[in-house]
This record gives sequence, C-alpha cells and structure tokens, in this order.
Amino acid sequence: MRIERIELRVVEMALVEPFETSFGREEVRPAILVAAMGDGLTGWGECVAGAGPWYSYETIETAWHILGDFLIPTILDQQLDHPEALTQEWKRVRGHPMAKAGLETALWDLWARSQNISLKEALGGAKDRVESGISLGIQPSIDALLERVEAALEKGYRRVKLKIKPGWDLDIIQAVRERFGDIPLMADANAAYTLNDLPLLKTLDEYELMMIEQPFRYDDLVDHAELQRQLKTSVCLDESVKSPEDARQALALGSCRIINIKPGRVGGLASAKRIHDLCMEQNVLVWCGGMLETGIGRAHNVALASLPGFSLPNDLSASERYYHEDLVEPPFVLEQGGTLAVPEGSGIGVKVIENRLERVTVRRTISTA
Ligand code: OSB
Ligand code: MG
Repeated sequence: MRIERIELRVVEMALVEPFETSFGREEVRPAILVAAMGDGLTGWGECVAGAGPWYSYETIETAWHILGDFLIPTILDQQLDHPEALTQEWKRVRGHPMAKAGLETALWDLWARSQNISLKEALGGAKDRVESGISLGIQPSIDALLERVEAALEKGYRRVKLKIKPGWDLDIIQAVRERFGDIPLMADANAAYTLNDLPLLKTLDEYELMMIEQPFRYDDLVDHAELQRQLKTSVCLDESVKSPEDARQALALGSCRIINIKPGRVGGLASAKRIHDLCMEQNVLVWCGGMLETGIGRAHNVALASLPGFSLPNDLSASERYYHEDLVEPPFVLEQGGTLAVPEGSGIGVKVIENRLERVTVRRTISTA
C-alpha cells in the first residue's frame, strides 16, 4: 500500500479529575493524534508528549515540528512495509521518541488493517485480557487519598500505584498499609529524589512495595544501580528508558529489576516489543505504563500488554477513570477480575468517534502525497 495522506491534530481532553505528580498538575490532557491513510484505510496513532517539558523534554510543539518537518516526509507517498522497518530509517532523527511513536503507532494500525488482522496478532500478542492497575495522583489530603484507594479497590483494580514526592511519601504509604493491609501497592516518584535520600528510601523497604518507580533523575542509570544494590524493594525504571539501547544498558548495570514499558516513551511499538523481548531473556519483569492516553493510545497499549512477558498489572485503567467521553467505541471498561479485554477487530479494534474528535480538536494539518 502507498501512504497517501497523513493528518495531524492536537486535541485537548478534560480529565475527570486533575492528575498531580512530583513534576506538576494536569487538568486538561493535550495529545497529537495521527491519522495515516492509504488504499481507503485509516490507521490511528497517538503522540503522548505533554504541554510542557516536565516528564521529558518533548512537548506538543516539538513533536508537531519533528513529525511535520522530518518524519512525515520520509513516508508520504512511500510504500508501507512492515512498520518494524521504520525504526531503522528514523535512527537519523536523534531522540524525539514520542514524536516517532505517534506516527509509528498509526502505521502499525494501518498495516494491521491492511492485513485484516488485529494489532494484537500483528504484535504477536497472546492474552485476551490484560490486568488493570490504577495510578493515583497526589491528593489534597491523606483522607482524600484513602478514599481514592478504597474506590479503586472496590472497582476491582489489581494494584494501586501512589505518586510520591518529598513530603508526600512515607506518611501516605504508611496510612494506606494501615488501612488496607497487604494490597498490591507500589510508588512512583517521577524522578523526585537523589542518592542523598537513600536513608528515606531504605525505610520504604519495610512497607513491602511491589516496586518503586523512577526515584532518581529522568535520565539516570548509574545512581539507580547503586540504589538497587542497597534496597530490597525492586527498582522499576520509567523515564530513564527511552530506547532498547537504554534498556540494555540498564540491565547491564543492574539499574532495575522491572521496566515500565510505554510505547509512547520508547519510540513506538517495535521498540517496546524489543525491550519486552530483551527483558524476557534476562528475567526482568515488565508491565505496560500509560500517559493518560485517549482510547486510541490505550488501544495500542492494551494490544502491546497482551504479549506474554507483561506479567505485572499495567497502568491501563478504564476509559472512565480518565475521561467522561473517550474518543473510541467501545470504550475500555473494567471487567471480570480487574481486566480490560484486548480488542479482536482489525487493527486497534476500536472505532474513532469522529464527532467527538472534532469537538476536542484545536489544531489540524494535512499532508498529502
Ligand atoms: O509516570 O507513569 C507515569 C501519567 C502521565 C505521565 C507520567 C506517568 C503517568 C501515570 C499515569 O502514572 C498512568 C496512566 O495512564 O494511567
Ligand atoms: Mg512513571
């Protein structure tokens, strides 16, 4: 198939409730949605760059620029091969994994549709349902947090992740353990600590967390390795792993025992799959992270999480946990045993609701061959 047309749009999605992490607070989630077209088919992708360079250096503006000026021109009017060939071609563009992933995921969807297979099948997925965890942001008070945890457990979420930062860490973990006992619990620091906090981080061992996610700087591997040597609790990397090469180095250094794989952060599904394969070979556990995606990005993540190595609950919650109205039909719902069903239809297996999409679109551009 020849790629005839690519549409980019910025959407702004109001979150059901504000999401606060150690790096900031979001009430509206912007995203770039990518539609790649050819042969009468459309493939959808989502770029997870944020409004500002807080989680990583990429933003909506940098991704718009890299997509429009460098990535789209390499594929427009070209024959669509298997999407795994793209990663090689895009090596020339240094960094910008979120921009790459936005387009790469759209091409996976388009390619799977052209083969009339599901994305799950295209990726080599095995599971029909994936385990759902929930990520709870920093709350105004401990009581507010305890309420959120209770509601999440009642809904059936398989594990709870608490966002932490200095001053919102030991007390809240202790409070949650006291109230809810030995539920599957973990913490995510989004790079808020340094090796100077080692004494505090060591006291976390008492609380038997499943893991602590990205305690140190957004690109650190060396200090995380030192921490992992000193902690009983498993270290999980998020921000620091932006490519399969980063993952290989993290494993070589012993920087973590677990990796949170986000296709959006690592340049797309092909890289995500390579990290999964590498971790499986070396007995490092993986799960699929999230970036508050709309149903489009969520569908990609759910298909990825159906691969056999995703053995821990994922940051893949129901659509209603993020948005009052998701952009896809059917929305993702929490089902039996705290799981999401992996769509079986062609490509991402969910339908984009065009009129909702129009309502949240704030910018748009079309490139044609
Ligand atoms: O660090 O995993 C993170 C959301 C935005 C940016 C970074 C992170 C997160 C989450 C939410 O934790 C995960 C989700 O999409 O449910
Ligand atoms: Mg994280």
